[in-house]
Amino acid sequence: MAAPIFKQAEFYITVKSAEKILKPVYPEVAFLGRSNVGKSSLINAVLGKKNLALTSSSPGKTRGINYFLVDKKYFFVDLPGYGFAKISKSERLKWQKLIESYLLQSKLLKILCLLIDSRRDIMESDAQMVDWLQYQEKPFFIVLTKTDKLSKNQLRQVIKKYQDFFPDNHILPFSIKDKKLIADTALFIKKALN
Ligand SMILES: Nc1nc2c(ncn2[C@@H]2O[C@H](COP(=O)(O)OP(=O)(O)OP(=O)(O)O)[C@@H](O)[C@H]2O)c(=O)[nH]1
Ligand SMILES: [Mg+2]
Repeated sequence: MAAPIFKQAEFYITVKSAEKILKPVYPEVAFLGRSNVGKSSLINAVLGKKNLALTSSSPGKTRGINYFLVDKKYFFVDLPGYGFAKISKSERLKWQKLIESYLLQSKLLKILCLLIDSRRDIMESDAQMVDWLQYQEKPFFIVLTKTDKLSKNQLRQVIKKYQDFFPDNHILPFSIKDKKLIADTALFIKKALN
């Protein structure tokens, strides 16, 4: 078996207000996307840990920003999901502001991983996020999640659709059930962190 791409990972801290966002210490990769898209699951898969980041079948599981220290030299940053209807407007605004503060403050953010559910149409909230990231000149790539739910043919069409829609961004298919796709994503992240 090939050596794991990331060897060691531990939970570091949860941050719930902008003032507490960590000062830059280690190179960071952050995971961003609508609620329930699979951010926490992807983090676990890429790090080879089952329950490091908490996952749930109901949206809105990850509240606050969770930092994971990886190989004692990188931070993996699990951001709250956006586009989740079943929370109050004030709470939604709070998470939105927290995400925005994080993205504006994090000077060692090397790459952002924007997750989009491969089964869904391109959503307004994702298109807006892409616009904003481009405007802020944040480096990011797009991960299409849950591709195990699609046939090979559907997957080809979906990748093409997203490539046409976001021609400037690297697009990777992903499934927590596919070792090869997990390794591809881990490698892409590792390269960006170094
Ligand atoms: N079939 C399949 N299910 C997945 C995959 N990735 C995640 N899921 C499921 O999708 C649900 C949501 O996953 P999470 O990782 O908790 O999603 P999240 O983006 O962190 O959600 P929030 O924290 O609420 O923003 C869980 O039931 C996961 O098991 C995948 O690749 N394939
Ligand atoms: Mg989560």
